[in-house]
Amino acid sequence: MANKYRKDFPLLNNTDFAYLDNSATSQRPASVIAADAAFYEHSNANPLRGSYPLSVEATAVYENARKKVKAFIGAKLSKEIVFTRNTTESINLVAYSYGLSNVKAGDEVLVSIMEHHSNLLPWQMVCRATGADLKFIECDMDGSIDLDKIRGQITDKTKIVAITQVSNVLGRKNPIKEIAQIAHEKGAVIVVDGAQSTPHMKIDVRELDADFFAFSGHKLLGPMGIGVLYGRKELLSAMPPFLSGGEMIETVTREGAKYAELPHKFEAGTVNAAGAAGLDAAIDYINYIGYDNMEALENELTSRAFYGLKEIPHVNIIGSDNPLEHTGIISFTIDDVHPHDISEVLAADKIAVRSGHHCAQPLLTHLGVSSSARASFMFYNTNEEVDRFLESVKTLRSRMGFSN
Ligand code: C6P
Repeated sequence: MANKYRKDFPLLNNTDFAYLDNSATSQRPASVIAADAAFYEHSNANPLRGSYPLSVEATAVYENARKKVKAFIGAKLSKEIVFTRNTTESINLVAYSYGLSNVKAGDEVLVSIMEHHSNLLPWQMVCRATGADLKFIECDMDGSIDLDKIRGQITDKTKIVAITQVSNVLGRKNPIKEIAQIAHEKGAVIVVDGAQSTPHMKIDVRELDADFFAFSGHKLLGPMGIGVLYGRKELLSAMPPFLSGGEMIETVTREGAKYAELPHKFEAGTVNAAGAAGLDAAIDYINYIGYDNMEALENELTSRAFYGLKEIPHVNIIGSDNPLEHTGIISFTIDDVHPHDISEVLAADKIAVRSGHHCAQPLLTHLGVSSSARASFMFYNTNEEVDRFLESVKTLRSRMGFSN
């Protein structure tokens, strides 16, 4: 069944590697690569600047992509969609622009312990700069978080709750809607890191009641170098620019500038229109498959890998004991084997997985491991690839010189 889609991905047909590092970046279908190239072949001019037809066309490609993203995540207005380079830049935009203007000494910023460094370091910066306190939502060993505890942690002092919808290590989905409700009751805003959720599940930012929602195109079958920040219009309107210069102004004098309307106020400099065109095509491709279909395929692959790993002695899976709570992500360790050796041996068998701290060091410390290996699956992977992965893991310890 997965092979029906696999043929759409040129790289997968050009490699004999089993690509199981999809959480780092996905592969792209030919339609995305073509859309990126088509921009340069047919529509290339600097968007939003010229009044000649080619520039108008480039602008249309760019702004149509914004409309596509708006509908894709259920935003109300296109002006609530800001194009960035990636999730990291989107979150930094919120931290520098909203955070530094709205947080003061004595306030609190609440993050979860499972945050990727991209949703942690910007908040450390805000707290250092303002004198606010950074607090942590803890998780259990299975990755679950306790809403009752969170209710006690979000107080009148809390100004920002920054949390990932899906952890890139645990794969577990957090109850964003419920946390947003608690945050809003106390007058805090919620910043959601959607880097690992958007590739796997339907997002509706209004249903979630997210104030800010960040994601990257490259994890979502789209190009590298294009990301999205969704922000509620009232919040974005009141925020100062993050970067300044060309393209984000209305008028400039010797002394100052009047900034452009949303969303252009936050898109300084020449934009990534080809990337936006690619993201537009990626969304079309996802809509063509449908998240239900994708989820069913990914659940099958994840369950096969999960239960296969469970049967191999000395393998320890991190997080929930239910493969359906892993969103295609399985992080694991093998007794006495360094995770870098795991990925090296698997690479020798032409299987690509990631090892290390996955840019989530505080989480790994909390879980009592310094690093792990991680296999991550997408709908275009196959049972055969999962079986190759399991075979390789099965023989790994003996190939490292262990007798059992
Ligand atoms: N995680 C991984 O292998 P960027 O690099 O800006 O596109 O995405 C950053 C990011 C933010 N949040 C989460 C939850 C993420 O997983 C990532 C990227 C990759 O897990 C690269 S470290």
